[in-house]
Amino acid sequence: MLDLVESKLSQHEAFRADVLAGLSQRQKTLPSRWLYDQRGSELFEEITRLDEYYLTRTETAILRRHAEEMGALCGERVVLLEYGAGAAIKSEILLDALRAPRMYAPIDIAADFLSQTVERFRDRFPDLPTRPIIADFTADFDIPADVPARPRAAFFPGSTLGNLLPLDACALLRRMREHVGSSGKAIIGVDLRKDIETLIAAYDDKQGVTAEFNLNLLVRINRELDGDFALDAFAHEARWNERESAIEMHIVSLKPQAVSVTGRSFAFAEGETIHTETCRKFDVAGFAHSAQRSGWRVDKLWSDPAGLFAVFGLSAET
Ligand code: AVJ
Repeated sequence: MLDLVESKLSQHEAFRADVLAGLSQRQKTLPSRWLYDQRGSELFEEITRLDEYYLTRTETAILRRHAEEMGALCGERVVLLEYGAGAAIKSEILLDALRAPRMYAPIDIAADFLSQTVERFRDRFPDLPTRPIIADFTADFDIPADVPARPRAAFFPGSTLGNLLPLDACALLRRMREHVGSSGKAIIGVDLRKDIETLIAAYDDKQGVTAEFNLNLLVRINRELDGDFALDAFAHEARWNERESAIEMHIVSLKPQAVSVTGRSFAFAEGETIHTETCRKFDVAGFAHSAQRSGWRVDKLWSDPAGLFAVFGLSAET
């Protein structure tokens, strides 16, 4: 686990390495985790309030309607580990339904954003120990020894699992399984496949908030890596990839141009893109299969009347 200073330094080095490597690929690609600097995290919170972005309100409604059952599945005196906590709005619903929860441990790479969440939780749940963990949950990391070992439940809402490659998604489900142990539980939210128009609109809203969220990555490169991206020479695009069953976010070059980053020059043809995020869309059978392959038993499935989103209740397979 990283302390604040360590995390900032290593993050900067990691960001620099990912950007230089990503812009050198035939299909230029940047890992989506770099979308979440302070401004990126704020823009994402704005996205969650957009009409087109149905995911957050649909999942929140499912959590509100079935919170008691989720609390019963998790059990008494549980330690709740939340992966990619961000603003942790949804965890309040689950924590309110848990029976005498023992601790809330939000895990996130955005250290600053995490400390704000912890502050808010200390007011909202004054009797609940809150233990932030600054870590990149897409890679192996250990839960600190001061977090009680049993019982534990993992909470992973928001369909963030969809940002990972299928093998990485299974690796993360397996990591969660290890973190919670043989008596552990998990509550995981995933967005379901649906008509392409609805999906594209959710990732390319009329107000342009998602466009700003995507292009903010260029702003970050200019600020932190001495880049000279001309923002008005690039545009946001959301695409449907049938083979991957995924929405992809791309940044499109509107003309032939060269961009300098940390003194290195990168050429862009007109129409060439930087692939910045993949958001996989699941079906129930596909998710259940991945969960079973990763040491989990699917105990519960909660969804909305229109079948837009699904929340799974999992138990560790012993
Ligand atoms: C936070 C990763 C779940 O994939 O829907 C929202 C991020 N990207 N709009 C998603 C996102 C563009 C979001 N996740």
